[in-house]
Amino acid sequence: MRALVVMPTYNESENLAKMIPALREAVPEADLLIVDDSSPDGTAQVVQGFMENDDAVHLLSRPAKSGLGGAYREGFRWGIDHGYDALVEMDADFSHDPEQLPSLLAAAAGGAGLVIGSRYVAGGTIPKWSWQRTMLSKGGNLYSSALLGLNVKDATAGFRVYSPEALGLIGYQEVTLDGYGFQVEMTYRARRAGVKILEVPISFVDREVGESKMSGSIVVEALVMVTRRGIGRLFGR
Ligand SMILES: Nc1nc2c(ncn2[C@@H]2O[C@H](COP(=O)(O)OP(=O)(O)OP(=O)(O)O)[C@@H](O)[C@H]2O)c(=O)[nH]1
Ligand SMILES: [Mg+2]
Repeated sequence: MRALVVMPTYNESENLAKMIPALREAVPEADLLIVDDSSPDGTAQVVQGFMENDDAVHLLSRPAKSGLGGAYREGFRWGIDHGYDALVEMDADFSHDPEQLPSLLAAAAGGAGLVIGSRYVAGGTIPKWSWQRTMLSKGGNLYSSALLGLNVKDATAGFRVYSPEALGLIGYQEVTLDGYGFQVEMTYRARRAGVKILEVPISFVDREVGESKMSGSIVVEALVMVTRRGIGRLFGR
């Protein structure tokens, strides 16, 4: 299986300096595509430094910060065009542990079209979250899963593996949401298209360096989408 890790970045130079070697060591057989939105902190230069001695590292530069969803759409497109047969979604901020990627890839190799690194299946953990934050995230997931019939415990998770066939069935290029909304919509479309979905437990940690790019509007966007789709689904549309 030829795997490509698609990693969107905005101002992650400090994290990437450690993430690229960590990934190359944990999963040497996987290639890496950083999709950077012209980060002012020199993220692209860090990637270019690694590219000088490592053919497995690639960079896709976009002219301006334009959201996580678009970064994944362009990254997936690049990976499919280059013949990869597993496309990984992963954050650069060490929330997703490179050492856990092999277990996700094993599930993909076993035939799942969508593998979700899940915080809410048995064995999944979030060591540092307060109970309030955990409840909010779990609640959002319960709401989405119930309304959309996802039957997935962690539909907002962003540590995933897709097969190119699954991405085709999903119609990923039509998913224009960002952040959580992107993840939930991709899951919904996968379920509706009959893609085999498997959740694998992960341990999720908060970023230690760099700034979060998530905003309230991204949460609202996701909630509105789920509610709209849920109502449409209930009334048979
Ligand atoms: N290319 C690109 N990458 C982005 C954009 N927004 C976020 N990212 C990257 O997407 C990944 C996840 O973003 P985070 O800000 O950590 O979002 P999060 O993990 O949902 O939220 P936190 O809990 O704050 O970490 C990181 O690698 C970011 O650098 C964007 O607009 N463009
Ligand atoms: Mg993060």
